[in-house]
Amino acid sequence: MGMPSHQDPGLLVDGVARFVPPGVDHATLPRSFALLEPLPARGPVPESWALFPRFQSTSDAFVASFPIDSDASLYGTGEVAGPLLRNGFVTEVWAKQPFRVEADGTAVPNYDERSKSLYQAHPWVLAVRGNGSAFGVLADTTYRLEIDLRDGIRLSCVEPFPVIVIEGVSPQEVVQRLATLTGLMQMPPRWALGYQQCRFSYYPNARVRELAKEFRTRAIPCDVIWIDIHYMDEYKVFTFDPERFPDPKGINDHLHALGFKSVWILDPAVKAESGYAVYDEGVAEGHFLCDAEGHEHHECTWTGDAAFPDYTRPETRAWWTRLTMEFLDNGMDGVWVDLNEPSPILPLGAELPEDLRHRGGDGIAAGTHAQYHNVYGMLMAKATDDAMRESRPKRRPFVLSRSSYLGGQRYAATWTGDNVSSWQHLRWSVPMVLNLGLSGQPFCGPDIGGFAGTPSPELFAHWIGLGAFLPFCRTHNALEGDQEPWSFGAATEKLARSALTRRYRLLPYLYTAFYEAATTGLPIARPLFFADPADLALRDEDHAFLLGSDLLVQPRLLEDGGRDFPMPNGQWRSFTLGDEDPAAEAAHPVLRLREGAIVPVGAGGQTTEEAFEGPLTLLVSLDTRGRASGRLYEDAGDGFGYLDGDYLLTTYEAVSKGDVVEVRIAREEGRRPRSVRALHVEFLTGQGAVHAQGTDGQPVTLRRR
Ligand code: NBV
Repeated sequence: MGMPSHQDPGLLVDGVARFVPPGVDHATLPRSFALLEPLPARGPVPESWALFPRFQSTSDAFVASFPIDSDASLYGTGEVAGPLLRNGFVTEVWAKQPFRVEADGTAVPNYDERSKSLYQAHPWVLAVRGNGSAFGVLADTTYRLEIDLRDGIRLSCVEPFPVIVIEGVSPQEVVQRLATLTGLMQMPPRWALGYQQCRFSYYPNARVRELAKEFRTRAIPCDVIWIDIHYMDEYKVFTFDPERFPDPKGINDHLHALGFKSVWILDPAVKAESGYAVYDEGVAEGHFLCDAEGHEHHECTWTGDAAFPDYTRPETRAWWTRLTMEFLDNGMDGVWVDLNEPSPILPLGAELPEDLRHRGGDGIAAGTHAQYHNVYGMLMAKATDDAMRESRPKRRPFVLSRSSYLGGQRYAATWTGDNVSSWQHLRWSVPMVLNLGLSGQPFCGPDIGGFAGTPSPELFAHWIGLGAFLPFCRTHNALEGDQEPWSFGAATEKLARSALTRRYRLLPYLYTAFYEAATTGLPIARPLFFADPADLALRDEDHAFLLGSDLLVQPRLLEDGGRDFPMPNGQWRSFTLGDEDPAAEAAHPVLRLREGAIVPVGAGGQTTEEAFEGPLTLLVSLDTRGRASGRLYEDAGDGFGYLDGDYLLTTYEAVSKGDVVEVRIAREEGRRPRSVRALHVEFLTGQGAVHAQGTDGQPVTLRRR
């Protein structure tokens, strides 16, 4: 994690300036956890700089505020339920397990648009002005922060904090600048883009085998099977239940033989039980959080009385990394870190006392839990990511983390936590993913079908239809009813298969969008207003969204059918991916291609591995000048060879002369040889498609109708 960041005010890089409250000695401000590396100011802000925070302090808070024009739209604030547009909302930046108290007094996991805090902490607001230019405000603090967007932008915190302001000609530029400051998502292994099946929990061993077999027998595309907490012995982290999972390596080998990967869960709480090696070691080496008197702190958790690792300590992170590496020796392909807000769980909503002491080290100062609560999850994810890198230096890590902080995309993907099987939660899947993307985290998605409760067949069909176009695509549910694609009868199974077939066909395009996110910081799923930031009619659209820059997804997220969507300028031609089943039409999103775009698609398959083999199809939609272009990124799908040039980035272009269109390669980058494969060109005309065949690497010509 390196040295502390300097918090000196002034211009950091072009378009980015830091401001410190008057009267506060910036040398005393804590290090930045959001910034990738220390960023000393280059000098004062230029005279042309127009946007300054107004700092105030009251008896109990430090406040920074920015007035906004009435046509400015606000977004970001990380993981929030409710609409995409955040004007009028108050968010509390404090990682938290949300819950609702039922009429009978029992607490159940749940959230809605009134939940001020969810599992993650992103002290960040993106503002898009009426003219389409944009700015962003980053409150560079890990302390609890209130973001009040009811009248302009008002940030308040009990501790003084610096504010980083990012200016940009467009929201895209601001989001990319945010990524320059806070880091990029690493390119995940390609299998992580596949469909994933999870349950709390699939157990024992035999059930996992059955599940895997079922997917292959029914020919439903799937890449990953997830193993939730019932594999543990009494929910003790880094143990295996001797009856349910006597041979974890054996089950992983079995899954691998069928073409699956596996991801297993880890929790931070360590059962306080002497004789349990992880606990004994933790005590002996001083890894657990203590109170002000130095007594080890315990909470009542899922596993009983438990202690919590102090991930601010480099020694504790190294310990966690070593334990995770030993765990990974059993052949898991990825790790899921949960409850790392941290949430003791019992009772639901319980939190660690804010006066617990974190000891820090290596550039992190000792401090209270009030200071480090919001980065607890990110630090755990970092230690886990380190384990994956160290144990498999030739493979890309995959970590999914429930809690995170601004910049956490460097270490882990995320999901939107314990949602509910309802139409409302289905709808929130879109704005939640979009606002996370606008807050720097591109790799995310909801529990398809909803975690709590059981969806109706219609709801599940709609959810998987939508989920197929979100970056992280995993069905997950709690202990209630079954939620496999075939659990809702033959008709829904068919719809689920066709939804996933669409995703697997689209993988070449989706992987290219992941590459763009990993190299520029642009989100994978993007709000519709990215197509034209100055068009005010697009600002609050949060059913329809863009996937990458060229594809418009119009999901049907209402119980009683679809609705009209605002459309960005230009022609957005609809297309199909071989899914013309009328039943699918009612449940699945309409897909549209931007005019002037070329989108690469494959032949699909049961696994992502298969989906990248075989012929390539280019979907082409010409603009009014008869031209189009689009990119395809390819690499080995895993490993780091791509960083040394083992990749192929092809820009295809279509050029028209008279009524003949030629589709050819305009540019190539990287040293990876082109696969020998057939090329199929499908040219969308608005009145059906025109097709042509050729060989990839050679121009293909076709005659316009
Ligand atoms: O590990 C069990 C669950 C998990 O399935 C879910 O996705 C997490 O959000 N986990 C919460 C712990 C629940 C404890 C009640």
